[in-house]
This record gives sequence, C-alpha cells and structure tokens, in this order.
Amino acid sequence: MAKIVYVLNGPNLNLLGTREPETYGSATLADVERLCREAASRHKLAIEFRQSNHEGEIIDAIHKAGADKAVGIVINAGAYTHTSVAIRDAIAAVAVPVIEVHISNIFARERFRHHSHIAPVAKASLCGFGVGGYALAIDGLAALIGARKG
Ligand code: CA2
Repeated sequence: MAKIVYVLNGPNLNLLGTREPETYGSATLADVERLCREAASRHKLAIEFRQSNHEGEIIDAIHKAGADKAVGIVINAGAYTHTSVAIRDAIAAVAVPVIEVHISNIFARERFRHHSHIAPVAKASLCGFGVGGYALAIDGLAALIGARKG
C-alpha cells in the first residue's frame, strides 16, 4: 500500500505567486504541489495535496489523514498557525507525525506571527526557506519515518 503524506495549506496560500513576492517568492501553489510530488517520489511516498481557506476543512483533512493512516502531515496553516486552537487540537488528536512549515521566517516578522499553536504538537517546524521548505519538510519526514530513497 502506498505511503501517503498529506500536504495541507491554509488560508490565502492559493494566492501564492500573485502578490507579495518579496515575502513569499514567485512560485505558485501549483509549483509547490509539483515540488512536493518530486520530493515525495524520491522517497517512494505519495502526496495528498490540499489547500483551504476554511478552518473546519483543514481540521477535516487532518482527521482524514489520521483515518487514512497517512505516514505524515506537512502543514502550512497560514495565519491559522497563530490563532487556531482547533487545528492544534486536531493535530494532537491524530497519531500522525506533523511537520510545520512556513515559507517566510515568521520570527523575523510582526510579533503576532512569532507564536505558533501548532509548534508544540508538531514533530518539527521549519520556516524561512521559501517554498523549498516544503521539500525539506518532506525530506525530514522521510528521515523520521525511515522511508527508503528510490
Ligand atoms: O510564511 C508562511 O508560510 C505563512 O504561513 C504565510 C501566511 C502567514 O499568515 C503566516 O504568518 C506565515 C500567509 C499566507 C498568505 O499567502 C499569500 C501569498 C501571496 C499573496 C498573499 C498572501
């Protein structure tokens, strides 16, 4: 059975590549999906890639990852990172390792972005590597779960 990694993207990330390139670069979300699939295929992992602007849909996707026995979740929860106890609780409720990723360095930005509700329930967090952080997160997850490179 294929080992599935859920890659979940929160609010406004559908706008990637259309504005704020100085903060988020010029890659689109479709580019991010492509780079995630490339990184995952190097480890013989499959990707379920989703984006939602709605908190409940992100929570449903986390539950689905748990029900599907996904081998991991890579999540960029966008601004919900800083506000959502509900997403934090969903992550804590599933037995799936979670890697938190942010395109920008949230600690070099406004103070309200310095706190993450997700970090304490994540296996690992990374930020500031641009969209390349998604591939690093998949590589890190693969190392954590001992996925074989093909
Ligand atoms: O750096 C990240 O990846 C963030 O998760 C992005 C969120 C922000 O609220 C977090 O603090 C850090 C915002 C995503 C919005 O993405 C846009 C992309 C292009 C144009 C407008 C928004």
